[in-house]
Amino acid sequence: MVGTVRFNCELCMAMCGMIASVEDGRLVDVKGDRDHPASAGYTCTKGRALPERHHGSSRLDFPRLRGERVAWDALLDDVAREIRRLIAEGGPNSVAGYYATGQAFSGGAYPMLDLLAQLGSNQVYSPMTLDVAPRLRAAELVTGVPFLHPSWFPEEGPTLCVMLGTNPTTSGGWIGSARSNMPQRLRGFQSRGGELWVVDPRRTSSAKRADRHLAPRPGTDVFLLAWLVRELLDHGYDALELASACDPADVERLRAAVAPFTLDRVAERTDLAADDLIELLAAIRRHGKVVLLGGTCLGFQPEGVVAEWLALAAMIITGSLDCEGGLKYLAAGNGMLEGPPFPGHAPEDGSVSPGPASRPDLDGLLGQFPSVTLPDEIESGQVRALIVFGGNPMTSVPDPDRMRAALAKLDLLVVIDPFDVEITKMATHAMPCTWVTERTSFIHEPLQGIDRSYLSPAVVPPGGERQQSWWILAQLARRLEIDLLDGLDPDTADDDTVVRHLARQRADFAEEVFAGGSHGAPVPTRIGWIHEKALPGGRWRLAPRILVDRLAAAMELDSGGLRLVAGRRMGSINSKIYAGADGAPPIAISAAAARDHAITSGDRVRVSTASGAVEGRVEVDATLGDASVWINHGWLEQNVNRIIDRMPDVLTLQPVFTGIPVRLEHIGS
Ligand SMILES: Nc1nc2c(c(=O)[nH]1)N[C@H]1C(S)=C(S)[C@@H](COP(=O)(O)OP(=O)(O)OC[C@H]3O[C@@H](n4cnc5c(=O)[nH]c(N)nc54)[C@H](O)[C@@H]3O)O[C@H]1N2
Ligand SMILES: Nc1nc2c(c(=O)[nH]1)N[C@H]1C(S)=C(S)[C@@H](COP(=O)(O)OP(=O)(O)OC[C@H]3O[C@@H](n4cnc5c(=O)[nH]c(N)nc54)[C@H](O)[C@@H]3O)O[C@H]1N2
Ligand code: SF4
Ligand SMILES: [Mo]
Repeated sequence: MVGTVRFNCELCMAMCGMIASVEDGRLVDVKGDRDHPASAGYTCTKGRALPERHHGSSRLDFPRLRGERVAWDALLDDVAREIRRLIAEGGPNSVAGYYATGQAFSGGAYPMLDLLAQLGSNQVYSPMTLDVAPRLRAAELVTGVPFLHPSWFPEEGPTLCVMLGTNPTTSGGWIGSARSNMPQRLRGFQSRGGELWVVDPRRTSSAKRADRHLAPRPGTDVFLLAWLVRELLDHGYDALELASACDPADVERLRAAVAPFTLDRVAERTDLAADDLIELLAAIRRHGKVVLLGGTCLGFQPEGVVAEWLALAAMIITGSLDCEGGLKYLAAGNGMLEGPPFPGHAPEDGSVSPGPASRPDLDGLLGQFPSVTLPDEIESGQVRALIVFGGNPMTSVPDPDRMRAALAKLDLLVVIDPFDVEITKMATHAMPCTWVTERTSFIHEPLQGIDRSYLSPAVVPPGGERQQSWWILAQLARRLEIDLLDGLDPDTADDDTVVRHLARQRADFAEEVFAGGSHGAPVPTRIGWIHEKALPGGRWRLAPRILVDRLAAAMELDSGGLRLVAGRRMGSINSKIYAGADGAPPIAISAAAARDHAITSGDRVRVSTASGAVEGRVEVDATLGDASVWINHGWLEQNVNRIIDRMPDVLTLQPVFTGIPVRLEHIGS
């Protein structure tokens, strides 16, 4: 039988519309859906390689108990028995969950969180504290609500966009910029008079499209942003927004906080030419409103949370947020948009969440424990069982050797993954789940910046003995006398029914999304609702005390020497290669670093910090700014997390991944 099915690629947040050709239950081809309202036919190499990866040899096909193939029932019974035993011995917090990127956007995480909650465990870990924590914390301190983030549409709003620490034409975007077809949409933006600036130590695919590219020293965005706020408060601000939506005392506090960030100082710290800085400021004043589109590497910097705040502050004072002609905020549903004002706001110094028992020096964040503390909790005997759902803590968390040793100590390491990867090979219980084209997905993550919600249908039946994630979790839960499906029977319910049922609980416009299928429905939004419904007393908390104090300390931040730069590549998503060649890309160093260290492409180098060292082949990369050493993360051998400090930022509970000082050595030719 031959047929075509429309679905969404879910490998990154762009969620491109695809058309699959299916022959006798096999995925033979996928291509971009030209009629798709968001992607208009756009795809990338990863999406186009779906059939090859789907039917490739790296899939996990059968359940395994301590390395031996077993039947699902036997596997689930064993996990349930062990969980009961561990809870009887050590309480519900013996069981931890790490849910991550592999399932982040297709709705799979919700049953997992429900399972942990119903077990009574507060041992929840995720890349929230490896990725978005600075953005969440800054939003919480400024709006009182951690999940509110402005979202940029190139087709509307400000005519000036300044990207900082993001490369959406390669990554598919992030919070506020998760968009398909970015190359064409950026071209459209520019052809309508939009001006694009990219601030990035590397001349990226986005930088190449920009009207202007500024390559600062890594980790110095906080200086640039503080100076912009300083100057805009003098001239270029939106007087109405300052008067009506800000507290005058906050404005004065902000003014005082940024006062020391003079042009000379900022030029010296960032290594940017004073003329370039002045032209950027002039562009903002000329356009009036501005999108300061931060990505992961804005928050990954040593003062990332401060930089996140200053980007918000600059947009607030120019009337660029939730004002006519500015950026909108996406709502989770019509209820959020039209309902009563938000009831509770975080206290002015931010919410406090309980931290892990083994690390009394650290808090948690928004109901989760910092991912860096997972090994501490295992080593102390607090955590004895871990369920890993779509993640790879050995490549995503600092100190991978310690993480690996800790994982090996667990009584129970349950891994739910569609691929047979390092972590499934270590698992005591390996559970094969379905992948993108084998499941129905309800993609609804407006608060993560995805501007349309979709119902993407299954295209082919599950291969091997793979099961739907909800089935795996609900079957396990049932054995622990927990119902995750709200009365539906996991033995008999079909995928489409369960996914729609769970979707209705998450979105009040779910039926519209179902009707749109893989073309989806736009998530509701309108200008003004943040001022009306969300801001405490209708005002931004423009100058949170805790961040003002941090900014004063940031002035002393050293930015000299060679610096590590984080950043993504086209073919892989974190640790999973979805297209192109296997193996880690070379360590990339700037031409200046190569000259200073007498290194040429192909040499072996060691890059080290006080935390450790990473070794590999080098490539001299002309796109890198002088101070930069770029090491892509996600690799077990050439693991950049060996040189990342395990101690997280106290306010965000997240490690610093970019802009840290490194030593470079030549170790062989
Ligand atoms: N192809 C691909 N796509 C992905 C992923 C992937 O691994 N591969 N991962 C997905 C995930 S989990 C996420 S969170 C998103 C992230 O999406 P993005 O945030 O867009 O991530 P990157 O593409 O790494 O862009 C970060 C940019 O910041 C730059 N940078 C590094 N340090 C600094 C600095 O100090 N200052 C400034 N101004 N810039 C700096 C880097 O050179 C890089 O170009 O991407 C998602 N999409
Ligand atoms: N040094 C450094 N460290 C970093 C970063 C960095 O830039 N530098 N980036 C950070 C960021 S932004 C993030 S998000 C984290 C990522 O951290 P993780 O999410 O822990 O890492 P991934 O490699 O994305 O893990 C994805 C796993 O999900 C599996 N998977 C794929 N599809 C599916 C699916 O459909 N279902 C299930 N159940 N599993 C699936 C894959 O096989 C893989 O094992 O790493 C963080 N760590
Ligand atoms: S940009 Fe590529 S990986 Fe991301 S959704 Fe589109 S096709 Fe998939
Ligand atoms: Mo991420």
